[in-house]
This record gives sequence, C-alpha cells and structure tokens, in this order.
Amino acid sequence: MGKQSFVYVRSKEYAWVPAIQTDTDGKKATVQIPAFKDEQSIDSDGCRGKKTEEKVDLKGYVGNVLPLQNVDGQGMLIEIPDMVELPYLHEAGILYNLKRRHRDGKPYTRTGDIVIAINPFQWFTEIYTDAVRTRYSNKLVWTDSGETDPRTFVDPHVYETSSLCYKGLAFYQTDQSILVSGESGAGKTETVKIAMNHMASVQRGPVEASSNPEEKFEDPVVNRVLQSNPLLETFGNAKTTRNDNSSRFGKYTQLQFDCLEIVPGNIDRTKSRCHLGGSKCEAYLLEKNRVTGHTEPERTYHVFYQILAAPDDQKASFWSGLKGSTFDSFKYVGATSTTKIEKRTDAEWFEGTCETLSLINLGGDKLIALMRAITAVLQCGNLAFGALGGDADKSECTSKDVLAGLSDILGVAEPELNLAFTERTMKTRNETYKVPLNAETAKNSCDAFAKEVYGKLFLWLVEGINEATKAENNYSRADGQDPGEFGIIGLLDIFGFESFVINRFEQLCINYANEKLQQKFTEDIFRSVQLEYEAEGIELAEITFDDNTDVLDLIEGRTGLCAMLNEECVRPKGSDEAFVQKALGANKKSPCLLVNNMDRMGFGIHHYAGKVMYSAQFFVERNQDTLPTDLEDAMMKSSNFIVAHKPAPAADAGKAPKRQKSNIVGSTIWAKYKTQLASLMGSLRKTQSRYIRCLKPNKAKVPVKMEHIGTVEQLRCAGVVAAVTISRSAFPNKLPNDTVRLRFSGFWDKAAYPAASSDLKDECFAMMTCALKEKAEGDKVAFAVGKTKTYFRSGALEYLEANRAAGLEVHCIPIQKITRGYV
Ligand code: AD9
Ligand code: MG
Repeated sequence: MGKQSFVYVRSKEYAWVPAIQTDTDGKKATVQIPAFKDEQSIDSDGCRGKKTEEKVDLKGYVGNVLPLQNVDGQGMLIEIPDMVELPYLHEAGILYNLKRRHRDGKPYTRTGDIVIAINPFQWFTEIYTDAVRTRYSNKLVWTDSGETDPRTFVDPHVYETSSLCYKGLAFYQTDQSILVSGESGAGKTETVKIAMNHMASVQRGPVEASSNPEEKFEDPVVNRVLQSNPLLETFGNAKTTRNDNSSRFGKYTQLQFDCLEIVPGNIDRTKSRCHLGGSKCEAYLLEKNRVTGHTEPERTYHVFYQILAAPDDQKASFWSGLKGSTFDSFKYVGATSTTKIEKRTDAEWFEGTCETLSLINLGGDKLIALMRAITAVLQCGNLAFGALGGDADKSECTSKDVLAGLSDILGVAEPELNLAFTERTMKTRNETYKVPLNAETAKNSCDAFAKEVYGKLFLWLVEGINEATKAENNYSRADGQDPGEFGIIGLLDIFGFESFVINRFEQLCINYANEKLQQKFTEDIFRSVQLEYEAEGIELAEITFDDNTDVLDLIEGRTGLCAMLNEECVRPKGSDEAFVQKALGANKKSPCLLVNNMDRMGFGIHHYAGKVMYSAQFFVERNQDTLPTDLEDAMMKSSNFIVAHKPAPAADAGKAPKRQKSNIVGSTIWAKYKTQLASLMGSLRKTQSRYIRCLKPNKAKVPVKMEHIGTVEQLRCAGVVAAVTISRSAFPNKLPNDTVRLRFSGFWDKAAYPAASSDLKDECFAMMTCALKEKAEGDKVAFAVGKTKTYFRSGALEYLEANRAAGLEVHCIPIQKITRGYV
C-alpha cells in the first residue's frame, strides 16, 4: 500500500476531477474518483462521497494525474485570490480555483501581475460603487506601502490594474497599457469601460467615497472620452449568437494625461497628479461583411435598427424616403426578434446616439450627412439587377425607384450610378475599355459599394471622435501653462484567438494579431520572472519557454503566408488554390505549417494556442481591399462629404504590392493590417503593459455555471497556462520561508547541518540542504532560498510532502491556511 494523497485526474468529460491517489508503481496510479452528479457539484463535493477505483496511466506524472494541495482538512477545495500562492500551480489547480471564486461571486482572480476576469453574467453592483473605486485608488495609488506589495491589501479587481497604471504614470512617469483579451462575449469591452471609468475618477486625488454609486463626471473632457465608447458600439457592435453587444472591430484607446508637477517616487497627493486631458482611438478590422448579410438571430450593426426605430418625423428629416419605414423595409436589415439591447430599446438608444454625436460636435449638418450615408447603405441592399435587353451577360438596375432614391441621397445621377454597378472599366497599357457585368456580378458590385460606404463612415466617425476627444484640441490647463507631452495609458480591446470548425481569412487575421500579442506577453512574463528572482536574490535560473517566432515567421516572413497571398492578389488570374500550393512549397521547412492532404485549399497552423485548420476559399477576394475604379469614382462624385471622404492613410499602409493592377485602387487588407499591427506593437512596446484575461465561463451566458472544458481551452488560448509554465520552468513550486520552517523543521538534523545564523533564510537553507540532499544532482541542489521564499525544483516539494505524509498518514493539512497566515 502506497501513500495516499489528493490529486486531480484528467477527465474527458470534466477536463480534471479531484480524486484520492491510494497507490502508485511509478507507471500507473490507483485513484479513487468520487461519483459526481454533474459538473457544478464537483467543486462543492471535493473528494467526498462514494468513490470508484481506477488505474490511471501516469505518463510521466504530469500527464494524467496532478498533485492537489489546495484542499482543506475535509478534502474540500478552497480558493485563494492570487494563484501564484498555490504551491502546485497547474491547469487543474487554476481551473478549480477560478471556479470556486466564480461560484462565490468573485469574478476577479490574479496570477502574479495578470488579472483573470470571469464574466459573471450578472452585475455585482456592489463591487463597482464609488466607494470601492475610491478604496482601490486610496490603497493602491495614494498610499505609499513601502516594500509591501500594495495588492496584498485588496482583492483582485480591474480597479487594481487601473490603479497601478495610474500610479505608474503619475509617480514613475512611465506610459502604461492594459491589454484585455478573451473570446467573444468574455467581457473585454465591459472590462475596458470599467477600467476607463476608474481611471477618470482616480484623478480626483485621495478622497472620501461619495455615497452616490452612479457618479457623473462634471468635467466635459472626461464626459466626452467616456461617451465615445457607446457611440463606437452603436456603429461597430452587433448582436451575434455569442454576444448581444459584440464588438465587430478591434480598438486601441490611448487615454492622454497631463501629468502635473510630477515628483517621481514622491506620493505627494497635492502635487503628483495626472489629469485626463483627452483620448485617441484606433480601430482595427471592422467586419464589413456584416453590413450586407447576417442570419437570424444575429443582427447587423445596431445603428441600422436605431435609425429605423426613430420617430417618423425625425427619420424624414434625414431623408424623406425613410418616412413610414420599418426594419423589414430594408433587405440588409430585416425583421428581428430582439427588442432590447442591454435593457434599452433601439429607439431609446438612438436618442442617446444623437445626443452624443452633438456632444462631440457631430450634430447639425454632420449628423444629417452621417444618417444619409447610412441610408445610402440601406438603399443599396434594395437595389435589384436584371439582364439588359435579354442579354444575360449584361445587366441593368431593375428597381428604378430605389435607384432614384439612392441617387437623391448620394447626389449622383441615376445613369452614372447604374453604369458604376453594371460595368467594369479595364485598363491595359494602351487602352481603356468597359466590360459589362451580369446581374449577379452587378449585385456583388453594389454590395461592395455598400460595405465601402459603411467602412468609410465608420472611419469618419472614429476620426470625428478623435478630433473631439484628443487632448491636443480640447485640453487646457487651468493655470494656462502648456501641458507639454501627454502621458499615455492605452487600453486594448481586441478579438481573442479563434478556432472554429471552418476557419477563414478573418480568423487568420485575428489569430495573427493574437500571435503578435502573445509574443509580447511571453517576453513580459519572462521579464517579470527575472525581476522576481532578482528581488529574491536568487541567481538567474535557466528559465525555459517556447517562443512563437516560428509561427510569426510563417505568417509575416519574407516568403510567409502574408507575402504569398499578396503576390497572388496581384496576379491577373490569382486563385486561392494557387496561394495554398505556393505557400506550402515556400514554407516546407516551417515546423508550424500543417498540410491538409485531403483538401488542396486547406492548410493548418500550429498556433501557440493549438492547431487551427484554415480553408483558403475566398482568401484572394477578401484580401483585396480594392474597389473597382467605377465605384470609387461614383463615391468621389457624391455630394455627401462622408461618402466622398478619403480617410487619412495609415502610416506606410500605402505600400501596395509592386505590380498593382491599374484598375484597382488601394492596397491589400493584409498589407494595411500588418502595418497597423506593427505600429500598435511599436506603441505598446513604449509602455509598461498589464494584462487582463477575460474568460467566458459558459456558452449559455448564465450566472454561476462554469463549463470545465471550455474554460480550460480559454486558459490555454489566453496564454495563462504558458505564463505559468514560464514562471515555474526553473522552480515549479515555491513556499514562503516561514511556511517551510513550520512544515519541514522535522527533517532538519541541526547538528549535521547547522545554520549560518538564526536568520530565517539561513535556517531554511540549512534545513533544505539536509532534507533534500537525496534530490541533489551533483552540484545542482534541488532548491533555492530567496529573501522571502524557498523555490523547489521539479519533484522536490512532492518528495518532501510524501516524506512528511509517510510520517503523518494522509496529509490533510490545510496548507493554504498556513501559507496565508490563518493558523
Ligand atoms: V466581443 O469579442 O466584443 O463579442 P466582449 O467584448 O469580450 O465580446 P462584452 O464586454 O461585450 O464581451 O460582454 C458581454 C456581456 O457580458 C455584456 O454585455 C454583459 O452582459 C456581460 N458582462 C461582461 N462583463 C461583465 C461584468 N463585469 N459584470 C457583469 C458582464 N456582466
Ligand atoms: Mg467587445
């Protein structure tokens, strides 16, 4: 009979389950697995109840059975706010700790510097009150905690991240950023808003909490900055199956602070303070396809429903043809069963939208132009095309009234519009000629036009918001002095890693961004481990981790997927299949490229978060951010200045592939996106980044419930498991020195291994030298004693625990209670 211990056992159904290991021969373990009613009951029951015995293949121990220490005396799982404190930090331990906290109404947990936010799908208003906001600012910003990590005084929260950012900027003059990630519906956008609201309030300085939880900001600049969020959501968010208010674009907002009379390191509240002076935002990859098509119960962008739900006379003031219209009047919109988004009707939202547009100087004529541009998009959806004079190769617009309406809205003559949709101008070196389009191609052309108009109005709106919010235009100091350069706190709300049954061009773009961010994340974690070891006075141990340079090379390298696709897009007969075959040929040596022998249009990438198979169908088409000159010309002729507006090019984005088709305007999506991402990464690298990883605990979007498999997958995609692996690669386990002395002094032969002094650190060193002498490999000892903690190499802590258990029978000591000073 071996020694009993609590373990987690891998489970197909539940990812991991707690169990009791009763025996092991090194290859297999005998485990007693309790019979769980369902997923929800597992953490409440712990290891109690009737058990079945199983033999489990250990596969090198870490494979299927993981040590479980975070149980109390009754074998019940317990939770802790900072998972770095878990002696055994692994996927199963993280899962159960998060689950327990989620169930108890604690959505936030940290692992070191990363905050993990589980979407509670119910508002715990009591943790977002002004009193709580003030408590975090007072404790983390306006108090000097000396050597002590100030976070020990508060529970994990988004406010902790926002406070630390503010403090980093205000007192240490380092630009900051908060990188929020997670899958759709995980809570990224809400998290960013919570952080933004908090940072806008920290600037008040140390204050008494007001009793009003719904605090309104008096400062007009702050108001505009905060109000720009719902406005962007109106135009860039839509209801999807995964989220009623899903952001269909990525967003990087830079809050600009005027840092007054900063005295670095000096927490003089009257002097060192930063004032929010404004903000600038950049948008990435708006999902334009949603403009022309969606399936119930999803919806197109909120603004379409809002404008159509407005009172008739208001609609008529935008364009007379809108009078009496409903959602059903327009094919791009159509009926919807959704009556409210976040408790407000579309009509109620629209009132707010118009008010905010006025607030940011986009009222009056600008508002009318914007609404007319939206109406033009709606009208495009109703245009129909048919064969021209019985010739199926030619077409004309058959819905004359709709065309007349579109012409009226855009200020472009009907015949000109008709020709722009039904013909294509071709240019060769010597001549220019027109090619007629059939009805189907003409309709596609019209859809492309609508998407482009929407894309333009969205960018125009972003530019408008920036003009109205950026500090350079709007902020002036009370003392009339020039604020100089503004300090930055950036907030990134970007689509998380995606892997579906069929993955397309959009998924590749999204996953590419995630690889870039993962690279930074890994570097940052690595640096934080280095800092921890330095602070503890431990020699830099061999920290190992897999970086994702290979994947990034495959995507953005000289002969990578991006380059191959761009090349295919400028070949006169470029095709999706040719792209795949060329990419496979050019990247044979890449360890991350997966070949799909069953499908010549398929290929796969081994991303940091797992393998994803892509279908290259429509890659060439979707990569072409190009509008035929005929449509572009029609837009430029429009009397609507938003439709005729040429957005400012992103820096370098004009670098189009060399052999550009002469009748195509603009460059590829990839080329622009790559430039945008490079610039984003450049900005982020100038900041100190902090991470919030949002997780969606269940697909049904209901409170309390946590699905294990989905959560574990998200932990992997969020890089949380990778972060833990890096931070624990040299020394997987650690315990505070006082705990080591308390728990393992029984193993210490003081006479044979005297301590150099009565100092706790020296005692721990002598104690561990004695206790772990058998685990040393040559000169390499199995532990390192730092100023406050002892670090254990792989297997060392298990060895100590096992020896202790042998003396103590089954160990049911509530270790967390000891480490956290409860006993
Ligand atoms: V998407 O990628 O844009 O589709 P997000 O941004 O990750 O997605 P979002 O912030 O929109 O998700 O949150 C989804 C929904 O979860 C919200 O509409 C809320 O109903 C809910 N949510 C999110 N965060 C919280 C929270 N802290 N407390 C309560 C929340 N509910
Ligand atoms: Mg969002």
